[in-house]
Amino acid sequence: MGNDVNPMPSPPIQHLAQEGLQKARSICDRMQILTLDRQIEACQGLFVENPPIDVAILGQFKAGKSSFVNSLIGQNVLPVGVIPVTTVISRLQFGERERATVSFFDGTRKEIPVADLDEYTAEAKNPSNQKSVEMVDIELPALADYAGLRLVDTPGLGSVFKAHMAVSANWLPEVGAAVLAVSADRPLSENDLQLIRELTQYTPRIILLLTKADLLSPSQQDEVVKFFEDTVKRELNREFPIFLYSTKTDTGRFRHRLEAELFFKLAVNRDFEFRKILQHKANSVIRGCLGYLELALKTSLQADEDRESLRRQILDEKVSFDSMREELFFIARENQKQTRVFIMNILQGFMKPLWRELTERLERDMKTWRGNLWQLTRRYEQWVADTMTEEMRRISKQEHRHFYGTLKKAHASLARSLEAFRMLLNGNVRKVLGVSLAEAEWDIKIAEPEQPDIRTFRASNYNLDLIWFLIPMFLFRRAFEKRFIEKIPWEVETNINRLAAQWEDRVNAAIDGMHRQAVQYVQDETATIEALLSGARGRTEEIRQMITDLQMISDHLEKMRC
Ligand SMILES: Nc1nc2c(ncn2[C@@H]2O[C@H](COP(=O)(O)OP(=O)(O)OP(=O)(O)O)[C@@H](O)[C@H]2O)c(=O)[nH]1
Ligand SMILES: [Mg+2]
Repeated sequence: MGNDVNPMPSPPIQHLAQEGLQKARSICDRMQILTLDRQIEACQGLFVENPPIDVAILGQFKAGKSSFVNSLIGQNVLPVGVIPVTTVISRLQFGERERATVSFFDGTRKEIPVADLDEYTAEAKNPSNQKSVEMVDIELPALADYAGLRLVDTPGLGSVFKAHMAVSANWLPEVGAAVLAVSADRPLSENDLQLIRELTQYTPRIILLLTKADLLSPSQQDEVVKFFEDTVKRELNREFPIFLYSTKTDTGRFRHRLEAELFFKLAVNRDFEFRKILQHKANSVIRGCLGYLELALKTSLQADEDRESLRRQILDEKVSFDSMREELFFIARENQKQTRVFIMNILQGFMKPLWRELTERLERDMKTWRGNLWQLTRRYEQWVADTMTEEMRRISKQEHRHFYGTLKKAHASLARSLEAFRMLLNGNVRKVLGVSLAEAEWDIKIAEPEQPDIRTFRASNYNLDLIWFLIPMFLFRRAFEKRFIEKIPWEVETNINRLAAQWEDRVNAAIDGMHRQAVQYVQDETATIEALLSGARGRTEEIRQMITDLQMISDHLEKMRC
């Protein structure tokens, strides 16, 4: 746990950052500085988001995880029992009014009465999570003391119910702080040690919670804590804070220690981290703004003819929007042209093995098909449609990340090109005006393309419908079977090509998206510089005042301790 704990409830850093941002925003509006818009918006978003820290309660089944959470909040909200109970993850946090929301894997949500939670989270009422619940979110007024934290009850690991384990294991990367619950009357198991090893990858804050302390006498409790300390040190070469807990006796004392040494520190630490991020981001916006203002100040002092010559020197032929637009377009197009070939190179490798496998499968399956030619043909078409859909889906799912080659290349080239533009521009500004512009955060976001809709439709290639009743199947069946089999390579090739085309569209659309972002950056930047160069005339005093105000906030913000 960090030591930089500051128990001040509401430090003024938020106010100062907010004030600095507001000032920067109004200056940007007045001076037509477009470039900082996105950065300001992202920063404003921080005031709204305020994400909670997830404190996950993990451990073997029946360790007493759900009972522990109930006891902390002083309310029996979560189902508990002597057999494995918890089947899905529940997240509990403070809310003005009591409510529970179930999120399902299909993306739908439903609000339910808190009293009905067991219908969704308990193995008995929702065996093996047949109801496809992804997560349950519970808000309780009783959690006011834990505001900023979210307690996460998880299904037991090592339970006979493999599904429970998968749920909790998949969720590990989300953990903010982990409380590993272990029954005090049992030795530490290899599973627990393994879990701790895994957890150390995801969070520096791991706490061992020895539950059911009431099953031991006070002297036994001390012994067990010592035993756990030694084992963990020996096996993992590390120390973790260890807490005892019981929901039956001495609960108040145990809870008090946990609150003081764990939850309170976490909540405060969370605020500390958050304030550091805010301080950094707000200051970088302000510094960016100051750079542009310096530029405006310099030009404000120039005569009109000089200003025009400054403009020509700064926005020269290398640093012009038009030439950059061309360059960025060229990068996007060159990469897009290669997308199809790149994807096909990967998919080519699937062609032959798939012919072979499907030919064998068809030969096997066809033996069971009965009926006249019309029926046989329909059956074949359906078989192709089903099998191809399944195979293309599998390949698409398994391989799609490998299709992003040109996307990544385009991203790198666009980013490099933007950087070069920035450097030339900053160089010109420095040479001509002696002003340094601040570093810009020009990151182009890559949107991951979505999986295409891979449904293969029945293709009717046989125009034999009208004469099927003339063909005696006992004579010709083998011949038709042969034709069906011969068509497999063609079917495979067609479908692989179709898959490549679908992914090509998606990857290229993502490249278009990045291209648009890059053009926007350059457009905003050149428009900003143009506006500052032409619009700053005679505003020397006004600009000086803005610089003084902003500089003061920036100095203040920088010196402030989080
Ligand atoms: N003696 C004693 N029993 C406890 C204590 N806490 C929990 N138990 C009992 O331990 C059993 C398991 O409790 P749960 O809270 O359901 O355990 P869990 O870890 O959530 O179990 P799963 O959700 O199935 O993984 C129940 O029978 C509880 O009554 C405690 O502090 N003392
Ligand atoms: Mg439980």
